[in-house]
Amino acid sequence: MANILLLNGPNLNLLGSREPDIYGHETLTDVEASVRTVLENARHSLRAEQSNREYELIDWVHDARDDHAAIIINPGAFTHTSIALLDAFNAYEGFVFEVHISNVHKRESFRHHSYIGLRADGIIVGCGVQGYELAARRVVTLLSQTD
Ligand code: CA2
Repeated sequence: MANILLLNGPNLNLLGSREPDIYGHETLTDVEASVRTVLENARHSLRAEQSNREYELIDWVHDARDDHAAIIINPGAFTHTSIALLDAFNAYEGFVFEVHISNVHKRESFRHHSYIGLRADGIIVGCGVQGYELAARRVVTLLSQTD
């Protein structure tokens, strides 16, 4: 059994309430529940957090160094700006999966580059909120191979 951390960055607390054409109708609570189901069915546990503040996300990555085997993160717009968040991930040794609900490569060019992508073990883009569940399934597979 392992502990997994799910992080969501700025504005993702608004999921389901605005811009459904881009981000869909499901809420962050729905997303967290679907990830929890995948992980708990595999006897893992989930901690889920969302923040609009860069330092809080960094602190949670630091905390995870001791006792979390994987982090699944949608860093929101910090994806494209935050070297500080990349540095935090570079000091973390577990699995890292980056999720983007929209296909960032079909959008503005400033969304095409990801700092976290330099560290991530995998990136899921443009699969809607299902991308979180796909990332969780990949984490379960990897953890089963490292038992
Ligand atoms: O596609 C994604 O998941 C993004 O990480 C979402 C970020 C965006 O800055 C990235 O380029 C791609 C924005 C999150 C905003 O979330 C909202 C959700 C519902 C309503 C309004 C904003």
